[in-house]
Amino acid sequence: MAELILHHFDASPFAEKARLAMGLKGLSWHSVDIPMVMPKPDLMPLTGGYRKTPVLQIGAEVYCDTSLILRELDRRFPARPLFPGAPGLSLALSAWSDKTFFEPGAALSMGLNDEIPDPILADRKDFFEFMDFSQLKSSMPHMWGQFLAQVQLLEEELSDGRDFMFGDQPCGADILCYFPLWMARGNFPQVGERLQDFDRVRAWEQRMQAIGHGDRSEMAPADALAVARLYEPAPGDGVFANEEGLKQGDRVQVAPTDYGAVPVSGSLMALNHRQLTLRREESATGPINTHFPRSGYRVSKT
Ligand SMILES: N[C@@H](CCC(=O)N[C@@H](CS)C(=O)NCC(=O)O)C(=O)O
Repeated sequence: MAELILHHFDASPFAEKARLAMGLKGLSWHSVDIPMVMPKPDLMPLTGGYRKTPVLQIGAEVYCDTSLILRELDRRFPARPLFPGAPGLSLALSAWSDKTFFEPGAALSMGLNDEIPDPILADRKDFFEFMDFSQLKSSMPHMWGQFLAQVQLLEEELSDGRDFMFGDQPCGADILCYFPLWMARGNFPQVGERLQDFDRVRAWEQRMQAIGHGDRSEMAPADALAVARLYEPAPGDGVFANEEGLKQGDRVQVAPTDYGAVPVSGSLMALNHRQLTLRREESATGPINTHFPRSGYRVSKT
């Protein structure tokens, strides 16, 4: 199998999910550092326009969105499952952690940090469509309330003394619950004081941190593009019957339905209830498959 290549930047909380997932599984992976804002010239050939962080590349297969990245890691490396047993509802947990928990955390990260460089602030004002920047400072008390209400849920989940969310071993659910706290710790020091009352959460955070990121080595962006050229993209699982009436080979476009909704165009190779795959061709990569989760992405004929 081709090596794992994560395109990300160190401060990205969503990328921390992927890094921890690889840590939990004890995987070796290459790290390609990408810019925090557009343009991202070495990433675009791989994604076709999807700009969010992180993206996982395996040969000529490119996986967008952490909900798909975590699933794909489990599919390829089943030995230490992120979602053991019956994974359905633990996967659904990301709908809560990516929105109800992450969004107030992101607002606090922007509102309590006066040192964010202007280009990043300007970019995020457009990108985070869920955030009202005109009311950002005055919304801080509300955002604290929302953020800490989620921390309270975690404290209650750990109240019987277990070490991790679903028992004595960490799993994907822990990663989903942890990444907004990881972001908070890195972005606004005030969180330390606010978490004083959450003893179990603070102890669990330390156990999460100890998981680490597996075996990481740096890779130049040009080398990742060269890897994509070396491999043939997989034929895909085919297009299942779907409400949109789409067929294999249709020219389609795909975009997230939340924020950063830049459409990606390509030929539809696979579509099922879990994911969809576009085949594209770029001079920098040759033929390539770009994969998206089905949930949270709109697909339509171009
Ligand atoms: N649903 C996406 C969300 C990813 C996301 O919003 N990532 C942030 C960084 S943590 C981002 O893309 N920021 C803008 C950028 O990197 O260009 C996922 O789960 O991967």
